[in-house]
Amino acid sequence: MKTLLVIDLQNDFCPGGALAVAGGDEIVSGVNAAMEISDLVVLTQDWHPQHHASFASSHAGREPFSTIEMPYGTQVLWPDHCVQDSVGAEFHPGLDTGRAAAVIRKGMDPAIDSYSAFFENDRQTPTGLAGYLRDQGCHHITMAGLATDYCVAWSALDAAALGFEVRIEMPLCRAIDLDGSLRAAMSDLHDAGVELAE
Ligand code: VGL
Ligand code: ZN
Repeated sequence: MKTLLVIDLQNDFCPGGALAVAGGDEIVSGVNAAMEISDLVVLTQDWHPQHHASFASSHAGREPFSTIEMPYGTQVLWPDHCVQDSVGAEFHPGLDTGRAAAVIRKGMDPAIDSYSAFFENDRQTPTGLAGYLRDQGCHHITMAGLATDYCVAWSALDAAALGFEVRIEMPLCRAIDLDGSLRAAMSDLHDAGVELAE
């Protein structure tokens, strides 16, 4: 059974969006093609309330892309992005969302960010995706989407730790690459046994 997990292919992560990832829109047609040859497709959608704790604008005097200590660890402060019901939070208009059996929304707790599709950034509050995938008979997950070094990497590391076999389709991902984050993520993914397909 081929499962494809598409991470955060939303307007705000594409050129012109609030937290644009370079070339984010270039992967849309390839992701559509990958969905066609998958048995189960799940999409994630970053879905923050206004004034989310991960937004720099929620912290007086703080700039986007700086970091802050949260009760659950170090958090990058982002520009406001993927606010619930905004155009920026919508999937890229070219994405063939009709192929998806489920959409997992994440980052909805005002106080905790959620890069991973499986756990919030406290690394212990589950989204329910692991149980859903197991109930569907899924053991192997192929991942694509945005951004390689944040939501894709964190999702892949959690999936591997949960016992899934994980492959990332690198040509169907694009990275933010903040302060060496891509290199660090690639090293962690390699160490976790995640297959990085070129
Ligand atoms: C993401 C930063 C903040 C991502 C989401 O999808 O990689 N990055 N929220
Ligand atoms: Zn976010």
